[in-house]
Amino acid sequence: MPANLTPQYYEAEKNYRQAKNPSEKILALETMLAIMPKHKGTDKLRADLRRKISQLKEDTLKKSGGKRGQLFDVIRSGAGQVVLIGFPNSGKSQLVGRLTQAKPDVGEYPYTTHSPVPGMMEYQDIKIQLVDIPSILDESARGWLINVVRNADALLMVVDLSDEPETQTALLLEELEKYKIKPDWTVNAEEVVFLGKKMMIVGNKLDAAAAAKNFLPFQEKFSAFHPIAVSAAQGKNLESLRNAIFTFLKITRAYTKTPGKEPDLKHPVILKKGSTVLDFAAEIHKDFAEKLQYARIWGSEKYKGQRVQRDHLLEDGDIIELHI
Ligand SMILES: Nc1nc2c(ncn2[C@@H]2O[C@H](COP(=O)(O)OP(=O)(O)OP(=O)(O)O)[C@@H](O)[C@H]2O)c(=O)[nH]1
Ligand SMILES: [Mg+2]
Repeated sequence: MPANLTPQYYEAEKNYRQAKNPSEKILALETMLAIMPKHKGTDKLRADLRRKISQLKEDTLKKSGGKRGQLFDVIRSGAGQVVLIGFPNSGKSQLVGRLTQAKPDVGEYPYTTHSPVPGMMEYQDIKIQLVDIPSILDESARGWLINVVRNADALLMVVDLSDEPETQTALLLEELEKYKIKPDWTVNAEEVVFLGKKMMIVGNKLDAAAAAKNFLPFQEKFSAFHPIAVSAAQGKNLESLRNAIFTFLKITRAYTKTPGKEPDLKHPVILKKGSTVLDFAAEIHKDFAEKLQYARIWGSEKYKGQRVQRDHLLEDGDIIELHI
């Protein structure tokens, strides 16, 4: 079976051939893998790519003297994974320490954090994973760090409001762009070279001198990133930040109900905003999706057990009874 590769694939392959270092090579190979059609004809190619990627990662690790397992992938857990990025000393560790049970080291000196520290942030009936990482400006960590950043569901940029937040943001975006990562709303579908990421900004150290004054113009300029001002040290505005992180992940929670029984309100099924009854069914079991006839739905005012079709759009909090 022919592989039927797209022009975008060949472009990524060209980037691979021209890559100047292992990080760029990994990046290009991951792009190739992501856009390659998945069918029998590409099985071997995809396996080759995966092997090359893991070999490159291994080589980089050996060179950096890093410990295996600790470095590359932070195991995803909960309803979404948000990675905190920022300048050294902006307060990333302090924030993760405040919002989760994790206890990352907080230090007065830059580059306190050396390896990722994941923590779970409880939000109503779900948990969202926050990952504290070293500053992406830490050159010694970059090779593996960028993979953690690329794998995240969303990025939370932490800037110090008392110290030129606009410059920090501009430099962070520039740094990300070097690694072919841009805010998702700026990347169009054809631009496969760039990986679009959900990005949001939190301005920290609101308690510090000039921070509140700096925040207003900053908020206006970077409104696309929905900036929120907090003080991690004083625990100020952290509730708004929790809400904002949840909203920003665009999660829809849906609850299962078996006919004749009470709904299971303890274990929401996590879906993307814009998901349908069919997506919900598929998430529960492949067979459900195939055999689904219709569903009954309880939710906002409008729905009190009505029959709906498989393409019915779900809203956060809906309860669904599947009929197959
Ligand atoms: N005034 C003030 N200081 C803060 C706040 N949050 C953190 N800090 C201080 O800023 C310094 C750096 O905090 P960290 O949380 O270690 O910063 P980080 O971004 O994790 O730094 P690296 O790990 O080095 O990249 C520490 O001295 C904190 O006490 C805040 O809201 N207000
Ligand atoms: Mg830190």
